[in-house]
Amino acid sequence: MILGINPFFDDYYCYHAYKYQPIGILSVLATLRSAGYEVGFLDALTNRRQQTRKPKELENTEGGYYRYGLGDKAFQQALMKYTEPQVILMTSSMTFRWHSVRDAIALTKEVFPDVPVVLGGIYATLTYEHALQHSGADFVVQGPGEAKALSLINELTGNKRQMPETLPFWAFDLLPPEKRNFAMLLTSYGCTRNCAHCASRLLYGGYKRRDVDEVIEEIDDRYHRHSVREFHLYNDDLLEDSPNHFELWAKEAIRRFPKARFHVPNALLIDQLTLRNAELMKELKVKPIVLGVDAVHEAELLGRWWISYRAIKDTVSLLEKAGFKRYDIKVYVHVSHPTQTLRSLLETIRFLLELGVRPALNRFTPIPGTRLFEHQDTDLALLNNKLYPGTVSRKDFGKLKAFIDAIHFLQKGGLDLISGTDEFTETARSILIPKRKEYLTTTQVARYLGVDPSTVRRHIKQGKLIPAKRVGNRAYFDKSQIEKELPF
Ligand code: B12
Ligand code: SF4
Repeated sequence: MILGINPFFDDYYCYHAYKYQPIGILSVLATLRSAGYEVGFLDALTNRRQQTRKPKELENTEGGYYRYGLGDKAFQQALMKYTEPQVILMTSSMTFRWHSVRDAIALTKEVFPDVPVVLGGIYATLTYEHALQHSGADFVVQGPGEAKALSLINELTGNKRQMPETLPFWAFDLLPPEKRNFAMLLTSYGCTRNCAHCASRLLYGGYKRRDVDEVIEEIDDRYHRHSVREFHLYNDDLLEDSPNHFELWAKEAIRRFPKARFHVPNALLIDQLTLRNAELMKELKVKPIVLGVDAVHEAELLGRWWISYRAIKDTVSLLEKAGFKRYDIKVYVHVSHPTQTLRSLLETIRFLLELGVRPALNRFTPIPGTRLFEHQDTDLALLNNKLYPGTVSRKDFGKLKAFIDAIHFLQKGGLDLISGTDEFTETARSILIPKRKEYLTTTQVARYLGVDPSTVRRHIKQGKLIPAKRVGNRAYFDKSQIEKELPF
């Protein structure tokens, strides 16, 4: 028997970690099963969360640290329920959680010391050399693992099993029952774009899409055989050439699976939305609609040429035409890119709030192998997005998020804090949203105060009036400061 394991992980915090369906290893196991191997699956990422000790590299960092999933003892007890497997396959996800993979392998080897452990997944792919040296696995597999795992297992067991002619769907039935209330679905792999901070190209080498009939067949299997009604589309590039892919399978899905709802948690590319595909998403009951933008001024530096204020505005209007409410549009903004300025970040957030959509802040994660990565000598665990310094500190990040959520909540309730003008909104707005700084020149200050410019200049000389900033020999004053402390 071949045993697949989705390991537990340790982290500062992670919302809904236990809900994630590890479809990579379940695709490998489905392939092995189709090839004739008996397979088993242990999902150690349960809904248990308990405080745990930090690895020594993280000892001096702030914040509680938690085990998500089975504790060490429970993990070994769960392993002991299986008769000794021929080979163990372990998956991995975030590179910054590599310690947990190492720990899970060590615990596995205590229970089954003679069984070879093969490691694959995102950590193994992005940091292959690191995994070879530090994970403790006997074999490390890089990239898509279906064919590679089969040939390695054939070698280790002395069998000559063949790859199935077509890849089977990932093995939904091997998930524990509590994780079967939705199904992850990928209708394509990889992305046509190549952003400086992203690992998509390193994982898939480019963009490949699945056959439309195969996509429909997979939905049909989940919908009818497993009564799934909720589908989570984790594509990196869902809408590429949409008339010839997304629109074809979407029309068919709307017709054949009327009770199904679809989610797009992995953000859509704003330049790929059209009235036609947006209307189909409405019919697929997509809610919220999720867009990826980033702080607009930095977008070009990251190679995200399609992002501009104009493009965001047009996309939001288009979505509204297709029947989406603005407050149901969620827009991802990465916070703390190395190239980001606080000004650009806040301007983007303000712009999104003015549009009436919901900015969803996401802490940036430096990913090994990407063009933006510059931390070759740092332990991977220190590159956790919760630790990464930058534009906004961890504390301020929480405050900013809460502030945005509060405004969005009020907007959803019908209170237009950004552009609203009645007395109540005006007052609420002046309390909740500090006005943008306005600067006045010496002449403007004089006009504003009804005095001669020479009076203003005299007061500057006497130190009674201090400019907020100087550009060359021009002085600029903060309007709110002038209002508060009238010097005349
Ligand atoms: C689903 C997903 C999530 C889910 C769950 C992720 C998880 N693993 O726990 C959620 C939404 C929670 C998530 C969150 C985040 N994610 Co994410 N996520 C993804 C996504 C879109 C898909 C992963 C997936 O399921 N792929 C599909 C399967 C089929 O592929 P696979 O798992 O790689 O499996 C194949 C091979 O690896 C191999 N394989 C897998 N296991 C095994 C085992 C063996 C033995 C073998 C032989 C082979 C093998 O074969 C499989 C089939 O071919 C990827 C991007 C991507 N396109 O892959 C990003 C990605 C993994 N996420 C990433 C990031 C950055 C994040 C965030 C940190 C976002 C942020 N704020 O910056 C957060 C973290 C949140 C948190 N609180 O910790 C990065 C990786 C970062 C890193 N350093 O490792 C990725 C690569 C995104 C990117 N484009 O750069 N994410
Ligand atoms: S568009 Fe998204 S998935 Fe594609 S390369 Fe850029 S960040 Fe990655």
